[in-house]
Amino acid sequence: MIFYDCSSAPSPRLVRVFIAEKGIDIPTHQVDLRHGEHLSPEFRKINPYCTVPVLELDDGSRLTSTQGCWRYLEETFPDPPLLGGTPVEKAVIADRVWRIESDGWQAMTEALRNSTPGMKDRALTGAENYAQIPALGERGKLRSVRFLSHLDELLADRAYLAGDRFSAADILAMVVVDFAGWLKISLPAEAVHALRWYAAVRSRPSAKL
Ligand SMILES: N[C@@H](CCC(=O)N[C@@H](CS)C(=O)NCC(=O)O)C(=O)O
Repeated sequence: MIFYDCSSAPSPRLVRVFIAEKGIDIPTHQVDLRHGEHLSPEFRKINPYCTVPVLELDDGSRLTSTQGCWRYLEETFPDPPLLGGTPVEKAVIADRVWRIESDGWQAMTEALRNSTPGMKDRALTGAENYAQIPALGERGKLRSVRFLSHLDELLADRAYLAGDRFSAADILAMVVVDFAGWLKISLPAEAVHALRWYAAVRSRPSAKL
């Protein structure tokens, strides 16, 4: 296998942390997003969607989304389970991942990509260019702030996002909270449940990656 990563970007970090939590070692190739390596003809052959993460399997096929990479790794290296052990756990984790992605991740991406001068015409990832819409940047920031407060509600009566066991939902939410720092927003002081959870997930060795 080969893992196409970019050490400074949040999406491949989702897979990097997952790999570390599984205790496995996968040869890694760093893709230089800052200098546009993902838009080069060579990388387009690896991933026509021009994004990382990419996981190249031993048969030469490639997975080009975090969800695909997670699923393959979970099925191939089941312990410890990060996408759930029981039918209920699996469903609750999928449910949480959807919520965090749509209300947190997408809001932050929208905010950042529509407001950062260096991302002019790169308001969406992919092979095509799209112009920024400043109002989407503002709306994304508002939604991001609201999501961080909602995270506190999601953690009010449980240790981790999907219950009493660390899961991929916690990896996603941790990366989202760190991503919020790019927008200069953070968990509010009154979000005591989310702050308690954040301290716990940040203390794991995988969080340093
Ligand atoms: N959420 C998707 C999105 C992947 C994604 O957007 N990756 C970003 C890095 S965080 C990227 O490759 N960006 C390239 C660009 O900015 O053009 C996934 O994780 O698979």
